[in-house]
Amino acid sequence: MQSTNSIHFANRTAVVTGGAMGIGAATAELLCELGARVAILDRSEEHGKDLAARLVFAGHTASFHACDVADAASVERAVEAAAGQHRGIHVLAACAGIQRYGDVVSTSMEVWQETLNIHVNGCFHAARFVLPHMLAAGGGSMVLVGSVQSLAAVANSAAYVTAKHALTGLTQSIALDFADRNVRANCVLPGTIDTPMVHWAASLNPNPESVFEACRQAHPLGRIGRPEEVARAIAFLASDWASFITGASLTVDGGLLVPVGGMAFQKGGTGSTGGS
Ligand code: BMA
Repeated sequence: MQSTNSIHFANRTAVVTGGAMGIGAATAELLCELGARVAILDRSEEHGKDLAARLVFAGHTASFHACDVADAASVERAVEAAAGQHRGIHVLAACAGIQRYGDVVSTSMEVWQETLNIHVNGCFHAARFVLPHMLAAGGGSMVLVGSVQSLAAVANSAAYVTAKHALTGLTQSIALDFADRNVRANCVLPGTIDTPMVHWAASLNPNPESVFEACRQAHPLGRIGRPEEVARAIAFLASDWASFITGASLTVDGGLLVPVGGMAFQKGGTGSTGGS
């Protein structure tokens, strides 16, 4: 056992779903740098293979496994291959996700299913097939990627908001059911992060830069986040440094969820003292 003076994953294998791009890719890279053997699971073969090759070239232990998290059989195959290749599984970072828009009327049945399949079923599948390996290893740690939209709603995002809310419940269920077997489960809740998913979302607007500007203004820190800033929170929660943290949700949102909306008039002090 190495010193606990630093976060490390020596002799541990991490499975990262959605590991080919965005928050998942940053997480795969960071976990490698911290000593983990990393299995990247993603449906994008091109990006996943590229990243795994880059990590191996840099001297790390990494592999790519093609996988659609919505498909249970595909997740089981990929997880078993990863466990076989890397001697067990100790960490899961469930990062696969898609963005979809619509209210409960305008969201098609297909989009509703697709969104829930990838986020909710995807995390369920990953947790389900990884858990036996964690139990065999005497314990493990999983981190699910939720969103600020796990706690609050953004307009016109019914399926996404519902799916992200479900992930805090799934996290708590896993945390409770497996605590006695040394498995921890936590959730990170990112705000707007500079990822291909958010660029795709912004591209739906005729003026994508205006979307980014609005996002920057909405975050009290005055900018959007970087994937590696979420990866660090994931690595912390997955590591022994978080040994007494389970069932928790950690916002990584530049303060996005902090302000109470609609109170801008108080900036000048109006209403901030007593009296009527
Ligand atoms: C994330 C994504 C982003 C969004 C952010 C803040 O989960 O949905 O597109 O900007 O939440 O609402």
